[in-house]
Amino acid sequence: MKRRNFNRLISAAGLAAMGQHTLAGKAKQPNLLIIHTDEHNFRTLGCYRDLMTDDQSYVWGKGVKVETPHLDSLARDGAIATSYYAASPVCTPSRASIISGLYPVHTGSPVNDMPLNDDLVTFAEVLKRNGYATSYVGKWHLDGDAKPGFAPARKFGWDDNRYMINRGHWKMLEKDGNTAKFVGSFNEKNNQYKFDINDADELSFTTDFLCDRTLEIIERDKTKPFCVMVSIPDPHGPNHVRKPYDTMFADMHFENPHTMDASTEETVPGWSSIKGKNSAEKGLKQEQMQWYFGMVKCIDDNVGRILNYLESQGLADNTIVVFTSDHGDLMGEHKKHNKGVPFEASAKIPFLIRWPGHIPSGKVVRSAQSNIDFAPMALSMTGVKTGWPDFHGRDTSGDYLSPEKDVGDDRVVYITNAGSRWVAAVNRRYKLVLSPSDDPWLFDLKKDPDELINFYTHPEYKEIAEKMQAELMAQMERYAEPALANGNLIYETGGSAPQQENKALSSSEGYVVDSGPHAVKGEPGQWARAITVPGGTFEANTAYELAVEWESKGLDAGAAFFANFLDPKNKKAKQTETWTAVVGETGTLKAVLKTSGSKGWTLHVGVRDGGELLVKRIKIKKK
Ligand SMILES: [Ca+2]
Repeated sequence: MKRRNFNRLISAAGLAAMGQHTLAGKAKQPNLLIIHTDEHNFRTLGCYRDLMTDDQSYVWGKGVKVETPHLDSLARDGAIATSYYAASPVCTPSRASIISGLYPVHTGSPVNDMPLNDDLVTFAEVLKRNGYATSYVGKWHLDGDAKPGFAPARKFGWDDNRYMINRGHWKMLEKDGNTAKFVGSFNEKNNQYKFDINDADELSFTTDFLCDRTLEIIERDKTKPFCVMVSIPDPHGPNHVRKPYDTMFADMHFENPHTMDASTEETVPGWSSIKGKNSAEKGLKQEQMQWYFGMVKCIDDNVGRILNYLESQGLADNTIVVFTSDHGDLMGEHKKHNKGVPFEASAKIPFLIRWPGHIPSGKVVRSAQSNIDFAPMALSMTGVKTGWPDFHGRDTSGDYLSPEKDVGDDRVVYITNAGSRWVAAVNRRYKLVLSPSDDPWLFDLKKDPDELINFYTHPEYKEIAEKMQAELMAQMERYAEPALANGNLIYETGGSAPQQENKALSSSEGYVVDSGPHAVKGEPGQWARAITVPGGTFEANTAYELAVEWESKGLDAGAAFFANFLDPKNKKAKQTETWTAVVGETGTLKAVLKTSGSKGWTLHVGVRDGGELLVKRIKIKKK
């Protein structure tokens, strides 16, 4: 159905009136519509700016903003949560948490491209069993590394997943039989898409295309209780957007955020880094920032179309509308782009929810929450009471449904990078970050919203630091946080992480993953290991596919990086791959290992004869 057909529907007053009657007569269960974006900085929503000081609203300069009236209307007519966090601010794990109500390490998807466990029960599954029509449209990223992976076979309760796309940020889509396809070409060799953004229009541009499909589905299912989740791959990069959004902010000049200029290698916490692929050391690229705003504007206009459609069909009152994202985007803050760290612009996500007559309009929820709370909260609001799996998240529906306009307590939630690089406890004011790479960091978001000062050792913060730390420890224990089990977190100033063998993180679906990074510096004449995947990981007489993502920090003359498979019971049976690379070069070593009768095989990756290697991630799968 083309856009003009929806306009016709919207103008069909008779149809709309009929819809209202039908719904009013039945008092049926509320519909649930979730609009989900990817890598969305909360400062780009007007409703968030309205609640902050100008310093925090306009980090890229006075008046540098994108107006979002339709998103703002959700906050005006419903509620806005001001301390809502991604359980893990990276794509796959965050998505695993929002749909399951679990911490990512318990879903099969603790790091990008890992597939969900087969037996995972999502909120969609529960709703489906209770008679809801369930549909998912857009980016999923929970079906392994399939790319694009349209309409995956494993549906996880989403009855209609015709327009589900596993991953990839293609900017133009069209219908292809019963599913969708990319417009343009995909080169598997370099894993890149070829497209011309100038060809994209209001039907083919991905955000528009997915929202049109969403409207078709709502139109189809509007007489039943429905649950639709539309997951828009923007404003994640590549930062391209169709006309007229591509030039809408062309006259806007973006200044460096204060925290960009204030961050140096000496001042950034050990768990962050101003080097590497997310570095913003070279400053902001004006066009990239302008296009990001353009993508946000296009999203807002599409949200407006969806809200208008609900209104025209008499569905607005009985539909819970949620807007959120998988994580933020630093956009130059702390000299970084993208996400993955516990800083606000990375880990905090927008969360807006509207349900007329149930959630008071203009409500502000200040208690800390995380997207593991979403599934129990949503199910509770729909009134569905049976078939709930055990959730880690809390049913926070009371915070939204209570008559008070402003609610907030000191609840502490814990968030993690799900790869043991850092863990954090956060409430509406304080944030404590523990890691294996630095002293504890304690932020006071009220006094220092820029997150530049470590208050951990300030005497007046002793009590709050102890309280946050105790709560973090309790929650890590409760939810079996791997960093706690690894025993390598630094718990006090001047403390150190115990040296121990790096252990791989096991998962399901035949995968084992270590999400690193692990660095090693070797000397001439030495074989130095960055990581050892221990014995017991590999079964006997089995073939494994390995992908080792690495970055070279430089090699001595004649030296090499190596990966080898060793059977400790028979030292002769070893398989070694070596390679060389110049400083800054990155790559993925792909290899197949066939084990023999022994169960003791280990995998070692490192540097031979002098040099420095960073192992970013290892993925192992049975072939
Ligand atoms: Ca993402």
